[in-house]
Amino acid sequence: MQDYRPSREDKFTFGLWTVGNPGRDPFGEPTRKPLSAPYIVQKLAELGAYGVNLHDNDLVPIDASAQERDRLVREFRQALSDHGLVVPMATTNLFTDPAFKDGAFTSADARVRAYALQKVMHSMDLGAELGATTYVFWGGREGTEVDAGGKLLDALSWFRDSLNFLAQYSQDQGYGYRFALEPKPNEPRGDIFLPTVGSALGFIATLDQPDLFGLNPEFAHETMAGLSFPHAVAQALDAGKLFHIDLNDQKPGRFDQDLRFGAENLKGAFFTVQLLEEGGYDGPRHFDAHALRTEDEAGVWAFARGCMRTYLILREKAEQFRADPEIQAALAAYRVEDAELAELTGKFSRENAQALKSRTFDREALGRRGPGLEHLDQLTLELLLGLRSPVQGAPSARIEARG
Ligand code: GCO
Ligand code: MN
Ligand code: MN
Repeated sequence: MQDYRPSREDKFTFGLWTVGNPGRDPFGEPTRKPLSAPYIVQKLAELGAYGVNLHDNDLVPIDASAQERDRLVREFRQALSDHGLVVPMATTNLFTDPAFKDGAFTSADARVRAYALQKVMHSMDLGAELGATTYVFWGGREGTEVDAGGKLLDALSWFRDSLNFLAQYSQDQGYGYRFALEPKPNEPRGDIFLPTVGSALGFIATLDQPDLFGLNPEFAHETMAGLSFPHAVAQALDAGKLFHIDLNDQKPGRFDQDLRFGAENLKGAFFTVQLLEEGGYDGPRHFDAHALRTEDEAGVWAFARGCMRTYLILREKAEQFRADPEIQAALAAYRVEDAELAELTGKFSRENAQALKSRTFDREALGRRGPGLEHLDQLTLELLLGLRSPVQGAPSARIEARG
């Protein structure tokens, strides 16, 4: 049993806007004092985090002078090097300023669209200066409340043009960014464009340089859409598009809650960790959540510690799952393999198709078979509840990393 203390190798990251969230909501003023960026860096380093991510305006206020910008960036870089933290991901705030109230890349006003491009280019410069290699696009304001404006088709092509432009800007500057789209179904807009992982994957295929673009799926966002986060993560992994990940938690059917990772849907969190650990993802484990509005600063650090600790506990549970003979036996019993049929169905040929068509299947027997999922799921639950003792030295069934 380990002590669940995170280390840099675990690659845990937080946004400046997450632990820095002062507890404002649509009904109430902030409940906590703002924390400076260098202080956040120091605290996260003490807790064992690997890095910190940011929007341009988390560090540099939107109306800062050039001098003020340079000072803030210098102090932030100093803190990063003093405390050994990195900035793996950067992004742009395209949602707070009233200029973006009807969208940024998808605003019906060409001047807003151009200003959005300008703002992102400056923010990409800042991210590159800080060493970021992943650039996230979360289109929080890209959407509508009413569709009377008739911009649905145009909005998608404006969005596409903007992403194509910015990918070329990155290449022209030699920044080498990989871009991660972050889907969300609603909030702050009534309906946000590209609302789910599936929609974003479909859209990426229409870009000029699809290889540069992937996903930054978020637990809460797929949950808000009534979808399964592990299923979304699996689809992104399968497509080779899991470029980044936003871990948090969320009750279905609610406003955007950004709960501490694992706070609500523990099984969903477990299967997410299992996929990340065994599915070949080696990027940062980023927590995009914040402490409850009820909390003081101590609660903020308890929140951050809790996110990482829960991840490590679930990672250990995934190891136990692989080593547990009864679970492995139930898994083996669940799958039925047949070498001869694999040969016939694995690759099309006229002969294989003919052989398959003339084959007799015992349909009733297929329908009678019980796959044992109730038993397997109960074993999983008891493992998560701590009722199954860790098995030492059992063979690992780690699945191969996907390329
Ligand atoms: C949200 C989003 C944001 C983005 C962030 C990075 O629901 O507000 O998750 O937190 O992740 O803007 O792009
Ligand atoms: Mn979110
Ligand atoms: Mn997010």
